[in-house]
Amino acid sequence: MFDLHSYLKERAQIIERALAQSLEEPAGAAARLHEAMRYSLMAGGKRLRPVLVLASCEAVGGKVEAAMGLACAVEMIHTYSLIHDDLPCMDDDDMRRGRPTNHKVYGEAIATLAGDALLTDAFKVLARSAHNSAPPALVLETIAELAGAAGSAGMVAGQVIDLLGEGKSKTVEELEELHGKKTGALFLASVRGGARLGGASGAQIESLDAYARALGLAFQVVDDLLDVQGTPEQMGKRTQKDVERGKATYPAILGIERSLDLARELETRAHRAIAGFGNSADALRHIATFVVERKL
Ligand code: GRG
Repeated sequence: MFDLHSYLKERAQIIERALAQSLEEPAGAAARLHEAMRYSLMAGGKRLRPVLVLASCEAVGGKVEAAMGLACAVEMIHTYSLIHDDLPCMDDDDMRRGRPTNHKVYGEAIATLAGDALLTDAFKVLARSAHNSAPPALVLETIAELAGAAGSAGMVAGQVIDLLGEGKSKTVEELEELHGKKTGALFLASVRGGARLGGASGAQIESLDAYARALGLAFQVVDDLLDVQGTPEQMGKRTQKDVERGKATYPAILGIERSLDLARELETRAHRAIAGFGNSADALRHIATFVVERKL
């Protein structure tokens, strides 16, 4: 019987060891920068994106070593996005991952630079993995895809659409486009990249692509629900933010019950997309259920 709790715990430990190794030691003239990067990167979190990288690699029969560089890179990029999102010029938040936000501890300038450095170093870590564990051509394709997911057509575009849309209503289709860029793109790059580095065929990547799109959207629907229903203690961050900032959300547009139905429908869609995979995709199946049932 697959035990997701133990699986996630064991994976998080492997990922955190690799993340710690990929950071510079906090020494020398820029020690404070390295300390700030470490503060947010090693603050826990679910590690969902790097876990997806490794699980997708294994789902197609690959060895996790081939995808470890990508796993670290996506978590570094995710952490940079959280640090920048929390800045006073964006969401202006005080708590993240159960502790004061980066700028509350290190100041706005260092927090901004810690985010910049995590984003840049992510690509160094991924590029270097071509030397020891993954075929360079596959790493190159993965770098291009990850840059696209994080950049001006992906996560950054999503953040801009989100910020400029505050106080304005949205249709479900517009919301889907926003989240596809803001959070979905990084999920998609994690799953596709992990599979590619694991040696996936084109057909396998296509199935996993459909899985990741459904999963990314389900994650966001549940994130919106948790913002309404969760507590700051449970979430490690402020809740009720979306209503305060006049953001369009799934519960605001569809109501709680229909949002829950949508999340469950997306879970089913994710499961269906990988129905043709054997036991090697069990982790991905359980992760899809976890994303919908999670309380944090
Ligand atoms: C600043 C360029 C830039 C982008 C920011 C992703 C993002 C765009 C902002 C994060 C704000 C936010 C709360 C988005 C909603 C979904 C989300 C990414 C939640 C946090 O991800 P989790 O729940 O966090 O995986 P942990 O801490 O578990 O890693």
